[in-house]
Amino acid sequence: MKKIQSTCNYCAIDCNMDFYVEDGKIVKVLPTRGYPVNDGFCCIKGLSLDKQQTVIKTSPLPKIRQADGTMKEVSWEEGFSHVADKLKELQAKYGQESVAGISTGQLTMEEFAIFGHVMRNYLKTNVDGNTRLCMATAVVAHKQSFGFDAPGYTLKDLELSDTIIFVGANPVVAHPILWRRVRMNKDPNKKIVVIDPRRSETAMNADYWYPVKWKCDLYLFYTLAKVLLDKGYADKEYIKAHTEGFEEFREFVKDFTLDQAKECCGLKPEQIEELAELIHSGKRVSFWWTMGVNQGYEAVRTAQSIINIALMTGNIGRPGTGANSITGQCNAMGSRAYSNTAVFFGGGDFTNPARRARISQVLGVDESMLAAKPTAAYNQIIEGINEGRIKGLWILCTNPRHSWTNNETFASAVKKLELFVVQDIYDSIESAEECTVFFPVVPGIKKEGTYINLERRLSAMRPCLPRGEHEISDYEAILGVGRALGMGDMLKGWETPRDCFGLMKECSRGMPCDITGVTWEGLENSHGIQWPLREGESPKEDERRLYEDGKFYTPSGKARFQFQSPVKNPLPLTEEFPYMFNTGRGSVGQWHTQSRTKEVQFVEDVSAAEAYLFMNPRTAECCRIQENDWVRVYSVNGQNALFRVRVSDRVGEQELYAPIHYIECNRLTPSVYDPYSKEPSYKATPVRFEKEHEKMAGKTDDEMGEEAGVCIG
Ligand SMILES: Nc1nc2c(c(=O)[nH]1)N[C@H]1C(S)=C(S)[C@@H](COP(=O)(O)OP(=O)(O)OC[C@H]3O[C@@H](n4cnc5c(=O)[nH]c(N)nc54)[C@H](O)[C@@H]3O)O[C@H]1N2
Ligand SMILES: Nc1nc2c(c(=O)[nH]1)N[C@H]1C(S)=C(S)[C@@H](COP(=O)(O)OP(=O)(O)OC[C@H]3O[C@@H](n4cnc5c(=O)[nH]c(N)nc54)[C@H](O)[C@@H]3O)O[C@H]1N2
Ligand code: SF4
Ligand SMILES: [Mo]
Repeated sequence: MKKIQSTCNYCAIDCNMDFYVEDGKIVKVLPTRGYPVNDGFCCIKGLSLDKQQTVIKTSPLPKIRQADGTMKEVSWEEGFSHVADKLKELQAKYGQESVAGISTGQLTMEEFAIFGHVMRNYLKTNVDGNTRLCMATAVVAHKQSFGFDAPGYTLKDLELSDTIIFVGANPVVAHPILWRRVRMNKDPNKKIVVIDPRRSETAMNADYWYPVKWKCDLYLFYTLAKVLLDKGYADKEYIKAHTEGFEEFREFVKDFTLDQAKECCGLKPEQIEELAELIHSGKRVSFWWTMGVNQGYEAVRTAQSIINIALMTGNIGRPGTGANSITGQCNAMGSRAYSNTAVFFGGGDFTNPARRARISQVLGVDESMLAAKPTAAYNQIIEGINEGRIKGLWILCTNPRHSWTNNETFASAVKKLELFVVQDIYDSIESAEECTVFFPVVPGIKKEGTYINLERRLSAMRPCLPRGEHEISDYEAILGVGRALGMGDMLKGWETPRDCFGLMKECSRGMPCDITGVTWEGLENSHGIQWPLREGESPKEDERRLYEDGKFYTPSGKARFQFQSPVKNPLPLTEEFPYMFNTGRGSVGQWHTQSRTKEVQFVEDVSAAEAYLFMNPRTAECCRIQENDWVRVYSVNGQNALFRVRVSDRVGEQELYAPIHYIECNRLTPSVYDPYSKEPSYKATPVRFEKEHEKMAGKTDDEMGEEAGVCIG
């Protein structure tokens, strides 16, 4: 029996797993012992990675849609030239930016790097990632506050912190191994604090829970800053030595008084004072935020309002501290620095002359061959298709028909496309329904590459199983199209993922995310390596944090206080839409749009088959609704959808909470974005609902006609 260590390619923890292989089959999967991230533990998704051994159920060959609507299987060579010819034809007919791509945070670093090279450098067009739905806010917040998109923490900080504050994060469900690190914290007096409108699974396990009003964290943190200042709890030395913009910030927060707190953020003055005392009495206070913060109409400023609190109390760069953004997908961190979408390979702006010179030298191409500007954002791509400007789309490793906000806008968009390539390990995903070309590729257990986790740790994915005939990887599919496009010498040095890794290393030289000291072989069977690791360096410790020297990546070396007056909520509750529709992860076993996890029988066995939402018992009672009843939810976006009700006091009376794993969820979310990050505001949609009688459930509006339910929302 052979043992192969590889990386779990679900969430951003990037647990390492040992795959035991015999006769071309995985017979056992165990979490790697001694690996610093997960040391012998993992969640059920990692344990079930072997269930993806036979995912390409139909055929490993590509398919092209025919005039009569059927899909015809073709050879890979034919598939490559069809896509390449069509991309060129569309560009010639409608202009360079009439084709676009949507990439992902779930492929290997090398795979989205080569996609960025083909689409952004060679075809000079737009490629955004599903990371826009997820981490874009943290990226912009880091860049503006710290000077580079560099989350500074290491997971060990959870064990070393005496006051752990989660904001809009539910790690008990979404990052179970991160939560395990909290439980490994041996401090008997440690305090766990959760700020979340909903009593999440993490809130249920916390010492303090502050039910902030939806999307009002910004008020809370500005008010908290004022309280900390009034009480003299600021760390003047730290502020003076390592930050800039503090005086303006002090002036700015003067207006955020406690007497407005209840109305502005839903918390009583005593609660905010208590939180201030908790922060002040902690010696090592850490702040951890995820999608409750990143997904909002003023999300960047909200993330920075957390960073400001860490900076003003000197809780950064020391063990157990930090303003720490928790990443979602297994390689979101890699895609942020190496996808050539928002910044160059290895970071840096597309207009920076020094970066242009460096990248062109490493890639061996003229500077004019490099992308000249950051990509148009995801929403602009979808709008571009709906408005008829974009005619060709190539998506990989993402399922936007399901996950995109206001997802009917995606459904209407793709009907207008002349070329729609879907590259996935399943041809059954919702997004593939309207595709004109389907590229089936092998899953993670059959390929190689590099992943970067939430604490900047690189780890190796290595093939556990051999490939069958005609089975190819994402890397090979993209390379195939690149060659068919006639890229020629522009693909020299990109022949294999390992070659690509070498290029990315060189692109990173001298940058904050420098990985020139990491080698392809060195990552194998290793403890993973956090960036930065410069050539010639060897990591002194397995777990390293940034900012220990108080130096940031801004020109002055100081972190910046970033702040702005809160803007008016574009979608407040109204008489017509009096309930807030909150969305997020539903269970540890379910992954996003469920294409992968519904394959796992023991997850399927305990998961709800139909879309459901949580409703407060009082709301249910007054609307005469019982557990398992159907409700039809109507959204401000004009759409409606059916959900089963679960009655639970973990949501407030004005709140409904729906897990994202059902396509109905994003039928209702709005087209509202943060102005700086363009990340969708997924978690606060005003809705109303009606009870739906059992016999009508599942029927369309037309079929229901006169029988419509009683309006009670
Ligand atoms: N099992 C499982 N694990 C996953 C995933 C999965 O699909 N399944 N997905 C992965 C990915 S890509 C990501 S990004 C992460 C997401 O990880 P998390 O962000 O931790 O998960 P969510 O459930 O999206 O949202 C967290 C919380 O934000 C709260 N929230 C909503 N609005 C607000 C608000 O205005 N303020 C505050 N303070 N809180 C608010 C919600 O009530 C929810 O409890 O999970 C990762 N892990
Ligand atoms: N309402 C609401 N909506 C949300 C969110 C929310 O909190 N609320 N969260 C958002 C967030 S944070 C995220 S990250 C997105 C996630 O949204 P998506 O990225 O669209 O969701 P996934 O289901 O992870 O899609 C991944 C796809 O990749 C395929 N795949 C797996 N492995 C491979 C591979 O090796 N190669 C290829 N080519 N394909 C592969 C899978 O089969 C699947 O179809 O959802 C967003 N949507
Ligand atoms: S915690 Fe994340 S990385 Fe670890 S096994 Fe679960 S899904 Fe995989
Ligand atoms: Mo995410």
